[in-house]
Amino acid sequence: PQPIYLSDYRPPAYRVTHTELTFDLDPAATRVKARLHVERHPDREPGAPLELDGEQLALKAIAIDGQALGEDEYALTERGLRVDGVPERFLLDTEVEIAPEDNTALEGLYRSGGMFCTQCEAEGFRRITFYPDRPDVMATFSTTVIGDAAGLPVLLSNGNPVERGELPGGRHFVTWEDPHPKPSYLFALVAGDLKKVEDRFTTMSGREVTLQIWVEEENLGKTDHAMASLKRAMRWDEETYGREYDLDRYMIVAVNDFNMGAMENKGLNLFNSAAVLTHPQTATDAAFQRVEGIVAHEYFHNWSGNRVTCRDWFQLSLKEGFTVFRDQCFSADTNSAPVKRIEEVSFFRTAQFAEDAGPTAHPVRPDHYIEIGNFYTLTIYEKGAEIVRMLCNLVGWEAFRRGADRYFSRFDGQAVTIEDFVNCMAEASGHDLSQFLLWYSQAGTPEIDAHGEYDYANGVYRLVLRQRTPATPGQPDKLPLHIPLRLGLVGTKTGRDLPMTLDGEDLGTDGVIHLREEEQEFVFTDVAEAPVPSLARNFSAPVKLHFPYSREDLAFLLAHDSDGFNRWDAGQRLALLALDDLIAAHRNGVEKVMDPRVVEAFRHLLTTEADDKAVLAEMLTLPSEAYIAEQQPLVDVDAIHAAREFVKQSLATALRDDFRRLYEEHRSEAPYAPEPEQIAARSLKNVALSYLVSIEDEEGIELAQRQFEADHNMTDVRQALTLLVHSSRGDLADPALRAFGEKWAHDPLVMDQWFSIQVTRPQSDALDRVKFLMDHPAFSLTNPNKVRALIGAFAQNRVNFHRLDGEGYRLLADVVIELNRLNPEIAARLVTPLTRWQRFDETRQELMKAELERIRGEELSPNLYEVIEKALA
Ligand code: BAL
Ligand code: ZN
Repeated sequence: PQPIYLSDYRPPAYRVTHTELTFDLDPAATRVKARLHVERHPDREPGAPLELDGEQLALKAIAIDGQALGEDEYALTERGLRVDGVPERFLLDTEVEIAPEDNTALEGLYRSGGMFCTQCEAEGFRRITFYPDRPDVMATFSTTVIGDAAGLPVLLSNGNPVERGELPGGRHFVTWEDPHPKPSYLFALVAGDLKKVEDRFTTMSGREVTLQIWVEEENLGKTDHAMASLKRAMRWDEETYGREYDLDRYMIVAVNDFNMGAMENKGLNLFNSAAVLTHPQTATDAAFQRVEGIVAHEYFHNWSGNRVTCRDWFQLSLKEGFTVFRDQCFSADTNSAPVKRIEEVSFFRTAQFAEDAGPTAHPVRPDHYIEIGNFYTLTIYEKGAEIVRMLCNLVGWEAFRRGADRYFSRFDGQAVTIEDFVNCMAEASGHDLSQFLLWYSQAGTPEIDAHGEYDYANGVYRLVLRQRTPATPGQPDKLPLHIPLRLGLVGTKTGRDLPMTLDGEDLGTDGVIHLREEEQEFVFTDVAEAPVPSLARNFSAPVKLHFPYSREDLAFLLAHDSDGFNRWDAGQRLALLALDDLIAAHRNGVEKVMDPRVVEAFRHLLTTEADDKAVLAEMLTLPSEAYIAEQQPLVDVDAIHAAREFVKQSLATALRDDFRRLYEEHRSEAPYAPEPEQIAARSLKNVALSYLVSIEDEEGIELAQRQFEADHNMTDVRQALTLLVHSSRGDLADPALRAFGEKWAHDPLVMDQWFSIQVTRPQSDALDRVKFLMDHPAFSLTNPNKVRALIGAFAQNRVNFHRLDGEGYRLLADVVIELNRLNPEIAARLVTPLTRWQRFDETRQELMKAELERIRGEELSPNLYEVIEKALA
């Protein structure tokens, strides 16, 4: 497969102004008739051939302006269909046959259970009909869906239904019209035996919108939270961005077999059932919050993505980065904002930093790709969102909002670029953002080495910052970026933020400095006492910041920093320093000794009244093994696991009574609600329980058992079950697992949790369990959720996936090879842990590379080919 380059972009030779589709649904042989209203693009030369994308389509008929074309008048090419000598403006009719039941890639039109559904982003529409399948071709759509009236009573597509009726042979049809021009990637169709939950929303201008969530009958009781989240999101977008919904109805459909989390098709969102269905007995707090965030995300796309879309797929972050930023702000407004930020950043620093440091590192706007499906990444989404957040902080919210208004009104109905977005922000704020644009084109995580010195005699604090971005594949040399850093200087005497004056300018007690050069010195004057700097507050830039903090400095910040995020981060840094020592001790076979300063810091946290309990729960949570690994030059999975367990058990032993008290204080019999206060209490209680069970404290084990048996809500049940299963108390875990598995055998989303809990246990039988569970009736390799829950989760089980006999790697490679045939998009994502081989010791490197080579020996899909070639480059 050949790469596609951003620099080769040209407008399409022909555009489509209106698209009429008729689907005659059949699992084995669906007929799709398309009538395209085509005209030459005004910026392109006359006489160009018409080239349409098409894959796996059997062409049955083709005509231009009503005249059937003979076989010598068109060509079926590797890419699709080509017709020479077409008029300037014409109607193209085609009819194709496709087989949804054979479509295991879940791109285009496919079957999920008894229903038909579609996934078109990025390039699935070309598996439905011949079309210029690119985002800068925007057309209005009229879609008729014909299906069996008994088996497929519900027939949905984008827009509004305008006609329906009966047909001979027990069939029926519905015609849908979508008046908003859209690219093909936003097309959707659903047909099935579905039930709906309906609600209404009155927009800010007084228009009534019907809201529908369509599900299988047994899931009718699991839509309340998604519906409430949708209404909150609609109101939030009106109040925050002045954006109103623009169709008479907004539909969400839950689908069991789905590659992504959800998809923002115009007026007809398709959701992975895991991203929309919730119930207190089946979904955890985290799942409730994820559903809220994803429902909001897809809704916000209606403006940031659908009304204004991307010119080409290189601009993917234009819609994704902006929309993630919007959903993050929404979630922060509806939950504990500091905890949301901590969760985002924890995840980001673990997973996106790892992506940036690996062989698939790419800029937020890549300049080439082989398979765009491989670029729905943490870099495009999450780093893209961090860039938008920096922009917002740089220009200030008022200017950012003016810039967003300008962007939406200037480009409504158009397909545009990242420059168009940034230019709106520059115009609205008067800022020069030319250096800032580098964030989009330069890959890799910038690192800042900082040091500071207090001049007692003159009351001056000098802060020196030096930035560098490591080389990434294809980008050996990097330029300095414009990095805005929020900071405070915390006085060591008072524990308060000191007023900051920089170059005569008053920065207040919490301000932003701008690092633009490779090295810059910032001189703060009139600094009344020696400070400890609190840098990059609230993670104001997606960078790694190194400052030579002593453990005393960190304990001080943990107690005094006014920025909740940095207080948490100081605790993480302190724990990491202790972990470093213990990792070294483990490696050298030296006795491990717990740093008393960490114990004291935790004791302080446990015995001081917390102003935000949700933040306290985060502070009491040790850095994950994956995050610790990210900090190490070479990952020693066993030493990291041993060191973290040692810290956890030492804290539990030293603070057992405090953890017991914390647990007791936060247990509650109140009916479950996914409300911030309850969630915070459950988090605290469950983190305390995890410490107690880690030392097999008899009381702790009993509490876990009782919590499991009380069956109050899934958050508590799952935590208790996980702790039992991950402890070495097999005598307790096995009956609990069995009971849980039997109780929930009918519920696929709960069974996903059941799979994950078992295969992430640190005990050495985890791999055998994976193999055993792959034959379980609830498992299926063709269902992405199951693959993620069993195989994906196992690959996160660090000690067992990285077994020294290589069996973990072999198992993953076997599954990837199988999925390469069934579902290339999922195969290419699943292989990621193997691509990070350079981070491990020589033995593991060889084992991982051998599996990558074995995969390379197969006939690879473009998706997997691109990833494997990069991994072995
Ligand atoms: N556009 C793909 C799914 C999402 O980001 O919403
Ligand atoms: Zn999105």
